Amino acid sequence: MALGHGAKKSVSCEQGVTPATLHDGVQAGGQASAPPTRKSRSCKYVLAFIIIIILAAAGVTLAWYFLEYRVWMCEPRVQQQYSAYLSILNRNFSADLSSHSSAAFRREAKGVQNMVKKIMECSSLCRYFNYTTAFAFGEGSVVAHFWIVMSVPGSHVGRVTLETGDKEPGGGTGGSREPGEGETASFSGYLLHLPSLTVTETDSKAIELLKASFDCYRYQKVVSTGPLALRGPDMQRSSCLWHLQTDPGSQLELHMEWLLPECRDRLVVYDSLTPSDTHLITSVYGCSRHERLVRVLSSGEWMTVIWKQGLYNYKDPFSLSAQTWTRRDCNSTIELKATTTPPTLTVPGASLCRLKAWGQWIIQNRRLCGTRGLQPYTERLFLLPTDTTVVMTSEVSITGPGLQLRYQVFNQSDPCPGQFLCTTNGLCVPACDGIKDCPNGLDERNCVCVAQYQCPEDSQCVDYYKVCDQLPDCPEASDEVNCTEGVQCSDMTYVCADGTCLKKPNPECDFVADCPDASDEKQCDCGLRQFSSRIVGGTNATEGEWPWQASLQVRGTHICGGALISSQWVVSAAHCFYDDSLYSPSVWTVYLGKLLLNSSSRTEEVARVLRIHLHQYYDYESHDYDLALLKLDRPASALLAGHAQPACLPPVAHQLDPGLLCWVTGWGALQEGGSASNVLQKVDVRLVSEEACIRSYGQLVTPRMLCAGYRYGDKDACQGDSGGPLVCQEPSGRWFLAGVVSWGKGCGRADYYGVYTRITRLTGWIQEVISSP
Ligand SMILES: [Ca+2]
Ligand SMILES: [Ca+2]
Ligand SMILES: [Ca+2]
Repeated sequence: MALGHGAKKSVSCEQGVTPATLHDGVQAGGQASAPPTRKSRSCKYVLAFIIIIILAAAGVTLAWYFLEYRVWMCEPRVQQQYSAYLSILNRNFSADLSSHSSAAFRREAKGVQNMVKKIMECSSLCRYFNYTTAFAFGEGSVVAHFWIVMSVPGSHVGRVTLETGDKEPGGGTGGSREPGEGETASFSGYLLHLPSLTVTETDSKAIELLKASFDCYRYQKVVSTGPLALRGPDMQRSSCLWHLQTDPGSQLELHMEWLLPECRDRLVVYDSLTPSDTHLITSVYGCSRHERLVRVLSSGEWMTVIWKQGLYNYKDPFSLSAQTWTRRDCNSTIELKATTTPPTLTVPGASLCRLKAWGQWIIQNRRLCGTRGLQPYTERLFLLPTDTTVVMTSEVSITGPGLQLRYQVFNQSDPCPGQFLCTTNGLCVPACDGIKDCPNGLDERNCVCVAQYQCPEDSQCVDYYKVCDQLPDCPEASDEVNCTEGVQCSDMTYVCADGTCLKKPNPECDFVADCPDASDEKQCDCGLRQFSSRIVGGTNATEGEWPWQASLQVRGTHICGGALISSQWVVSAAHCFYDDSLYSPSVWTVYLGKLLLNSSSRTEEVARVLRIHLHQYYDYESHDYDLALLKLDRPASALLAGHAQPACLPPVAHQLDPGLLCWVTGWGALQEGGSASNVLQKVDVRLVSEEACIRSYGQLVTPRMLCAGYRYGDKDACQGDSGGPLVCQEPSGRWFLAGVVSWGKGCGRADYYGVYTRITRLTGWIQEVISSP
C-alpha cells in the first residue's frame, strides 16, 4: 500500500510542476497567436487552452488530495517519542525544582513546555509536533529535561526525525544563531545554551515509566565519595523513580540492599536519564533470590532507578545508597607472580569493573570466554612477552552474575604436579582414583592400581585401609614405612595445616596425632554419639543414634533431610530448594535431635534458616553438584546437651573404598510410592565403585556423585530422604559424611543404586562458604 501511494504521489508531483511551465508556454503561445491567420485554428487553440486549464486544475486537486488531504486527514498517525535536554543559562537550580509537587517545578515546567512548543511551532516540524512535557530539572545552570511526542502520518515515518529537526529551535529564534555568538539563543525569556541541546529517540515504554513516576519522584545530586543513603519510596504508591546525578567527569555507584528475606518488589536501574531498554543496567526481582547487596555503576553522570511494588506491600523491603567516583576507564595493571595457590584476580576498584556474564575476554589476541556452561574450567596460556594485556568486554548491557577469575603461574613441563591434566577443560584432576574426573575419562586410563595403593616393589595393588595399619602387605612392607613423617603430596595424601602430606589414609580425628603440628586432631568435635545407642533389629532408629540428622520442614511438613556439620551449618541437597517458593530461607524450619515426625520431644531443637547457599554449578537437569548449605539463625544449643552432634566433614583426600558399609537415614517413604515414615529410619548400604554405578546409569553419573546400595536392591533411600546424610564410620568410631541423598531410579530397585552427592569432591566449596563472612 505504501508503494502504490508513493507512485501516485510522484505522478502528482510532476503534475504539480506542469501547470507553471504550461502556463508559460500558453502565454508564449498566446503571443505567437497574436496575428491569427485562420478562425478554425484559433478555436482549436481556445479548446486546447480550456482542456489544459481543466487538466492543470485536476492536477492541482489531485496533488492537494494526495499530498495534503489524504496524508493529514486519512492516514493513521504514528507516535514518535524523543527525550531531550537543554541548558538554560538565565535560571538557577534550587531544591524546589527537584520536587514534582512544588510550585516552582510546576511553574518552570510550564514555562519550558511553552518555550519548546513555540520553538517546535516555528520549525519545519510544526505539523508533526504533538506535545511536550518537562519531567526533570538538573543542575548547570538549570538543565531542563523534557520529552517530545510527535505524531507522524504513516507515509512520513522514516522521513521525519527530530535529529534533523534539532537544529530548528536555533533556526527558529529569529536569526540570533549567527556565527560568532552562535552558542546562545534567547527565546520566550529563556537564555538557551544551544550546544547543550541533546535529542534522542526513545520508546513509548520509557515515556510511560516517566509519567507513572510523577507521584513519587526523587532527584538526588550525588557528590559524596562515600555511600549516601537515598530517600526511600512512598509506600502509598506502587512505583517510584529516582534520578541520580553526579558531576560531569564522574560516575555513580548505586548500592541496593534487600532488607527482607522475601518480597516480590522489583528494582530496575538504567544508565541514563531516560528509562529506555537500551540503557538498562540491571533488573532485580524479589528480595533474596540473588545477592542481598547489589552494586551497579553508571557510565556517565546520570542514573535512573525505578521501583515497582510487588504483590504484597511490605514496609522497607530495600534501602538504596549512592556514591560518586571519578570517572575512569576500567584499566588496571596486575603483576603476576609465581604462586602455588591460586589468588583471585583482584582488580583495584574491582566494583568499577563489574564484569558481565555474557562477554568475551582477549588475552594476547586470543579470544576466550563467550557463554559457557555451569562448569569450572581453566584456560592455559603461554605468555611470551613479560607483560600481557587482558581485555574484557561485554556483549550486552545488562549486568549478569559476574565473573570470578583466579590465576596461577604453572610449570609448562609439569603443569599438574601429582595430578592429571584434563585437556578438555584445562583442569588438574586426580588420576587413578576410580573417578572419571575428565569428561573423556582419560584420567582413569592406563592405571596400574585404581583407587588402591601401589606397592613400589612389584606394583601390586593394596587397599588403602591396609596402608599404615602396622601389618605388612607389600613384599618388603613398604606400605608400612614413612607412616609417621611427611611424604610427597598427591591426591591420596592428607595435607596437614603446615603443608606436610601424610601417607597414612584418613588420619583426621582418629585420636592419634599424625601431623607434626597435630592439626589432624584439631576441630574434631564431630561424628560421635553422646548417648550409647542400642542398635536393635529392624530399621527404626533410636533416640540419639544419628545426632546429625536434621528434618527440614515447611509449614510443619517434612520436605527434606539434612546433616549438621558444625554448630550453625546444615548440609542438604540443592534440589530441595530449587523451586522458587522454597528458595526463601524464611519458609524453612530446621529440627535437630528429632526422632518422631508427628510429636516433639524434650531433646529436639527448632532453628530458623538465615541463609541458603546452593552450589553455583548445581544443575537441575543432571543433578550435578546437588548440594546446599543452610546457615542457622544461631548456633544449635542442643549441641551442648548432646542431643545434636555434627557429622565429621571428610577432607578431600578421605578414602572411601568401594564395599565400605555405610548408613543412610531419613523419614522418607518406606517403599517406592509410599508415604513418609513417622519414625526416623536407618538403612545400611555399601559404597559402590563408580565403574559399577556407570553400568547402572551410564553417563548420568558425574564425579560429584557417589553410589551406594546393593545389586539386588531392597535397601535404599527414597522420597523424603533427599538431602539426608550417608555416613560411614571410621575405625576410630567417628562418623564421616560421605554423601547426601540426591537421586536414583525408583527406590531399592535391583541394579539401580542410590545416588548421593559425593562430599569429598565438594569439601572445598563447603569450607569456602562456611569460612566466608
Ligand atoms: Ca580421577
Ligand atoms: Ca599394611
Ligand atoms: Ca590422626
